[in-house]
Amino acid sequence: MAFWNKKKSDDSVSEERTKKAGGMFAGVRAALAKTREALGTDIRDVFKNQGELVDEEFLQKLFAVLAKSDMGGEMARQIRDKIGKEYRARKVNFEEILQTIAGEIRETLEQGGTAIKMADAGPTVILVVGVNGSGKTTSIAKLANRFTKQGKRVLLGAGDTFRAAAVEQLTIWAERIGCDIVTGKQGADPGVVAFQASKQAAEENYDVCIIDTAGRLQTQTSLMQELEKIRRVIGKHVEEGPQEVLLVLDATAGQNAVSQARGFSEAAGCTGIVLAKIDGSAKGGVIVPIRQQFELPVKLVGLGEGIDDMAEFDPESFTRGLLDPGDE
Ligand SMILES: Nc1nc2c(ncn2[C@@H]2O[C@H](COP(=O)(O)OP(=O)(O)OP(=O)(O)O)[C@@H](O)[C@H]2O)c(=O)[nH]1
Ligand SMILES: [Mg+2]
Repeated sequence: MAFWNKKKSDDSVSEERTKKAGGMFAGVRAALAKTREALGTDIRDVFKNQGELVDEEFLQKLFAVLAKSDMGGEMARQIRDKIGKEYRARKVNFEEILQTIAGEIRETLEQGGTAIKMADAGPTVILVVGVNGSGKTTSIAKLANRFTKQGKRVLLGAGDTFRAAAVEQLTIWAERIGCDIVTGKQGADPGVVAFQASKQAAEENYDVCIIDTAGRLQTQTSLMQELEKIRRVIGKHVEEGPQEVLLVLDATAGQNAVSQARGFSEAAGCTGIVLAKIDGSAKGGVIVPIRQQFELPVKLVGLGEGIDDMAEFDPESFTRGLLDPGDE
């Protein structure tokens, strides 16, 4: 039985269990439960009967439902056209349509690798940017934890010198993870922290250095220029550094996340996206316009607030998590 037909309480318990049992797919699936339930209910609503005739009315209804979801108008048009072409004047059932939709989404989400680009020699520096509260510091902790578990030596740079609590937050994570951290005083130039962190990473042979930054809006020109300066400073100590500039987007921000991606990818030299909080709302479909509109690969997805709640982005498991299309 499809997920959205079951009683919610039973399902969230079993989803939670699956998540604890481990497995990246299970984690992504559990995190996307809200999105999957909303999308599944909306699409099923287009089906009054067991079988539905694919005519103009059906296609229009399906289009309307998909267009109002966070997947956006372009994906809705693409799916409508594909279903029109494949099934026009035929009777279809929900499962068939769901599989076709999943096929189109999976294709749209396909991209090159998700791996974090590592330096050939010397430390790999990862700069993490994004708007306030998008999940930067938490994502840094998750990444640092992964690298540490892989046996790598990790150094954090507390480059969010704007809020006193930010340094404290990252320091607590560093202690928990068991990695080192470079901090500056509140109000200090974040470029100086980036300078010190990358210098120390190079001199003391760290494998990975991850640098936090204060949240900022893509429209704040001087703050965007500050990121440019931080990148330059890192490059002075670490050849080809930063190897990655990861933009952390909050999936619950929906369409705002798309505008953030536009502003940051142009101004901040981003190399990849971390889509955080796919568990936090029914807006997981926002990944579709993000993938459609930018060259930037989605490298990681945030599945929750815990240190292990992160997965590499995989189009297949993400699509299955979004729609539960059954076996193909
Ligand atoms: N549910 C959920 N919550 C998350 C996730 N990632 C981060 N959060 C929560 O989102 C809130 C903000 O996260 P932070 O990591 O502090 O965000 P930030 O971008 O560093 O925020 P600022 O430094 O204030 O700009 C915290 O309560 C986190 O626990 C996620 O993947 N899922
Ligand atoms: Mg932060």
